[in-house]
Amino acid sequence: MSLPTINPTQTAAWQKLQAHFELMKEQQMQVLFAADPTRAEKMHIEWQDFLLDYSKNIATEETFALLQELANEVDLKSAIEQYFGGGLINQTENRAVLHTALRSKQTEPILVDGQDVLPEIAAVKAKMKAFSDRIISGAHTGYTGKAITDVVNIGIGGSDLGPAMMVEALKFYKNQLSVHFISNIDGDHVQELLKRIDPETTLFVIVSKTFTTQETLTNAQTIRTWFLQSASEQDVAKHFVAVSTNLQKVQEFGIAPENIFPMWDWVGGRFSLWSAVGLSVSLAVGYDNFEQLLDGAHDMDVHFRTAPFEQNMPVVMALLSIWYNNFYGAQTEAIIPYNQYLQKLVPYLQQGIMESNGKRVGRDGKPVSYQTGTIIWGEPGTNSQHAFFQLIHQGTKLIPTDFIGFKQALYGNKDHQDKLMSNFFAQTEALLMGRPETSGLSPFKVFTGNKPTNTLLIDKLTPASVGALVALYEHKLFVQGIIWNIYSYDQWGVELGKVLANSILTDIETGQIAAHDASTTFLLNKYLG
Ligand code: G6Q
Repeated sequence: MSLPTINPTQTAAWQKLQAHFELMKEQQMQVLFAADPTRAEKMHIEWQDFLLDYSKNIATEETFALLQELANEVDLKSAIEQYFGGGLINQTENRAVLHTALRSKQTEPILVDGQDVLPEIAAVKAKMKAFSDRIISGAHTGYTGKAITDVVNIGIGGSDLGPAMMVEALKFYKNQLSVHFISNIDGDHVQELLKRIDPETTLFVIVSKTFTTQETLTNAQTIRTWFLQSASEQDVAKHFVAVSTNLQKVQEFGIAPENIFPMWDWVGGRFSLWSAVGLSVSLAVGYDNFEQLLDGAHDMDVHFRTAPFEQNMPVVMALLSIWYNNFYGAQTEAIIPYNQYLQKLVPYLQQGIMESNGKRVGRDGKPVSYQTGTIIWGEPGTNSQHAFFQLIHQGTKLIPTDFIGFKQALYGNKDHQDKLMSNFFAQTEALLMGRPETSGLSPFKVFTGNKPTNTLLIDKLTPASVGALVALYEHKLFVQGIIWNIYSYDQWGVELGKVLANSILTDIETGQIAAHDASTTFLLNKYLG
């Protein structure tokens, strides 16, 4: 089975939405709220410890009914089943998309090429747990017999952003290990790190699905050479482990088979946090917390797979995003977590969302005639209020914004928490209501309001709630990709980048500049001096 190729703009629902938009485009949310005081009662979803209030959107019950009709017409339900069931929905790479299997609790097999993937997943998890326990307890020692104090994750893109975001997000739950991330091929990045660590007490986790990525292999090689300045070849096994699908290349690098944590090509890099790519997370917070993270994501999977569309958080958020992107012409969406631990959430989600849905060709192989992937940006509140919120409040662009907040502070400082959350609520209220023109009020102080927001209010930042939050956005982007009729799970643009630099590197290394455009030739000549 493959995904249907339905041009969304050719559906009856899209035509109806177009007509409905003509009625809605001048609609003010303030009027909708005034007309129906029960609006928030109706337009929210409560699920476990999550509350999604989506009432502050320029949408009526009819809008939602039509958007759901669109979801039905593109057969979202069966696409969801293919996604969870191991269908080859990453058709352009001939792969299944099974990050959900990594956190699945089902006992019936999930088949890829006729093979059940669940036993292999369980085996790798057991290996992660045993290894994490040994490092954290100090049972595994470095080459001079000292316990490990520092962990360095060497990876980039999907092999960096997820673990780096999650180690930061779960800092409150962290143990004594210091966990560092090295990604950029910029040699100054690695040198700064090497100044701060001791080879005797540092564990290096090389994470590369392909084990061919220039940045990761170069950084790993530089670090290995540095390590060997004080240690010997046989000490490498105590300090270097790898996470990869490419077992041969890892061994060629000199890593023993027992130090390899396998992953599989049915896990996309940007969704690989839940696999052994999350080893640094498991080391930082302990395997039990890592397991809770998986459990939280799994619970969101179950919600997404089973809840009716009108009660389904990822579906509702995806449909609203389509409404603004494709009918209002909104180009960007902001995500503002009111939580400092989530400072890396947006860069992480940027990759997931923009790499997945930045596509211009439909599943029928033809260029699309409508907008696809949204631009995602944001920073934690309240900092962002003092920076770019001006544009959201009074700029000329429509920027639908997700506000993410927690009811409890982890250290329980009520004064700070109440001030933080009063800002959180005040912003969405102001974006909705604005400040109307009144006689004597300077026009520069008028706020139109009518700026759409979603509010996600979660009880507490825990491994499980962060797991569910990330899974929510994973499923949101899936729904959008299905409706936009694109293949969300390949990334040929990123692959191109990996190849392009190699030919220029040859030019630089040999000093022989091959044929390029005039600007590039000019710049290369300047660089080579
Ligand atoms: C993710 C992308 C990309 C990838 C990196 C690292 O979906 O494909 O960000 O994760 O390029 O790739 P490796 O893990 O193969 O080194």
